[in-house]
Amino acid sequence: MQKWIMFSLFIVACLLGTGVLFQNISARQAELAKEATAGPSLKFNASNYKFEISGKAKAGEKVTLSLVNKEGLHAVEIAGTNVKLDNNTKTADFTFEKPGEYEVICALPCGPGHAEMRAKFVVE
Ligand SMILES: [Cu+2]
Repeated sequence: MQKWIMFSLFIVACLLGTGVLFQNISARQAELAKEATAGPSLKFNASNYKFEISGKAKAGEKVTLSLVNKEGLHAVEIAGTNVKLDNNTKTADFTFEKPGEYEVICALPCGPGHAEMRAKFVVE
């Protein structure tokens, strides 16, 4: 009798475990698919006191801009555009009209390195 109970519990545990595993896999796949279908993007990773920029942008093509505050609290302004990102507005879609070099600056007084907190990126 007790053997049957243990056996049933074991089977239930196995089924639950398998279910959770597959759920995780499909959630991850959905995430990957979303990333693959998303358009071009530029990511501004801000830390004390520099920007690391990843991604690509092409002139005339909509790009998703996003700010990630990895360390400290910073905001981003792209010189020559009206783009401004901060912790309230972390992403924006934007189309660069002209190719060339653009400069991002920190738009939030963030500490002793604030004035030097700027970086350049190229729009193709
Ligand atoms: Cu700053």
